[in-house]
Amino acid sequence: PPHVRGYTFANMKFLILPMLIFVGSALADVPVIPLPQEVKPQEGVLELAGEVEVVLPPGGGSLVLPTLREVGLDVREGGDESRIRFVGASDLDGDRFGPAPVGEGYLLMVRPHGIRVYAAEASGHFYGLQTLAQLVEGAPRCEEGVVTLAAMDIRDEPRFGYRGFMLDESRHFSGMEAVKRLLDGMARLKMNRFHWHLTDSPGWRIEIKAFPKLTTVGGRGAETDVRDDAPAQYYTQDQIRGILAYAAARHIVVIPEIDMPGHADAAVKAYPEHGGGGYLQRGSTVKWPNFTFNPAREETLAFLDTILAEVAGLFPEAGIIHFGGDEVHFGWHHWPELPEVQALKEREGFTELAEVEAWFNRRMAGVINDLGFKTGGWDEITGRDLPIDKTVIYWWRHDRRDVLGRALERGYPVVLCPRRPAYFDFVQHDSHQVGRRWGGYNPLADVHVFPDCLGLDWEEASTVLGVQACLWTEVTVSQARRDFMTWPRLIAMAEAGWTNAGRKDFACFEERLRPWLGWLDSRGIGYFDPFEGSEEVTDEGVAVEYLDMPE
Ligand code: TNX
Repeated sequence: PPHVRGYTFANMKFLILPMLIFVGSALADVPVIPLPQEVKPQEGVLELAGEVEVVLPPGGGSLVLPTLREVGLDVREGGDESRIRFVGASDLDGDRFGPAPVGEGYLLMVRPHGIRVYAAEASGHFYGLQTLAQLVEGAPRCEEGVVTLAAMDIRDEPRFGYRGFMLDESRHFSGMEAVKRLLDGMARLKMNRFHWHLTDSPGWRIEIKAFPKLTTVGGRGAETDVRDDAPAQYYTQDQIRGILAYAAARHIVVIPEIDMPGHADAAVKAYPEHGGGGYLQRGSTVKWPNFTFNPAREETLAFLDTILAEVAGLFPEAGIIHFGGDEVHFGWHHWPELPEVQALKEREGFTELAEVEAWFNRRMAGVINDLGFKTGGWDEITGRDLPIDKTVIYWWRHDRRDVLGRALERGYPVVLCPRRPAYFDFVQHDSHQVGRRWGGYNPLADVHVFPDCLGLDWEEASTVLGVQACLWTEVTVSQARRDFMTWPRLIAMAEAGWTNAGRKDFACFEERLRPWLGWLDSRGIGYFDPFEGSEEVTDEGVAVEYLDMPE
């Protein structure tokens, strides 16, 4: 067909120079992030021009045509003669092309006559599509409307099964549009877990039908807006279902977090009877007077059970319900005075508050497990005798390697998200004034070399599920600043989660990052420019914006 020309001697001369440049400099590192595990150059080039027909993957692949259109191809669904074909892995001729891809893996073959993407699962086809989209976007267009791709085989699969990002919605609320844009970026980067931190002291952001005041009262205000009459910001259950569908289409699992027994002020503001007292900051001032739930009161436990049951119904595919469990001892000072805690200690023979906390953890983890989910928890829960096969530990205290060691020794599945370098509320450049530091900060290069900077013995660390970046939002009031803190570091985290250690090279990453900044520009997503430098987005004097308000 005239719109697709193969590799002929006549048109070769126009291609030889760009091809040499492409093959010489870029084939080992195709313009794709995360860098694929294996790229093998083949003979010739493929030109795509005009209308291109596509065979969709077995499951349908609803985003195949839209994604290819987005990168400038004029595509439509076609028959067996189509130039681009998504094919089941079982159709691969193994004698000629080697083992079939499995799981999230794919084999992308670009040949002078067309493209095939083999995968065993829908997620594999989806990731092959993301790679193809980036190849097309980065391809030389020597002639108007003609996309020229060097022939190659890309055989790819992720290093880790868990490639996550956590967003704190409590301190400052992001809203539907920002979350969808984030999911778009994660999908393009082959990230597959969105950990949604929906509750914390400043605001409760998830509608619970049984307890409407959690959102109408507990959802008021933000970290930087503590007015009693501030508007409430939260996601309705319909909105949450919308986000879940959007994420599922992009092969992203959304993991909800309901933090307990600490970080509970917003819930206690709505239902004071469930409070267990406050948070003493620097020994004296009470910053969060209702930091905890009462860990031993029957009615409070039943209240939390009801919340968890609703969350389980709303997030049927989450696999994990995260129940926080962090920083409780910062705010448990009133527990000894609670009659229910006294009774529990007596009944169980506990002498320490830590035993009360552990009892609470086990009690709530049991409920989550009975609902059919694993319990996710911050690394404080490591010593609490929660079941190894039903618990996932999120290691965040970078200064507590001992805790990581203990979790791995016991055989817990672990998600690696240490403050350094995985917390994106830390600054990313030495010149930045606003944001956290802790014996240093989190520059792009540190994120990229993660988790190998930890020097883990991967045989001992075989239960590590993967990596996660976390954006805590105490000091990110505006979306512009949240973007600035997130990007481009999330791009480096995606490569950390996907690409094998031996394949990663920061200079090569930087080359591939340049076009990505254009992708962010095209979506109106802000970022810190690591090449040119860019002015720090500080939010100085910026007030909380109330967008997207539920009725
Ligand atoms: C610690 S990470 C917290 C968060 C804060 C964060 C700020 C964790 C489990 N708890 O509540 O937002 O530090 O960096």
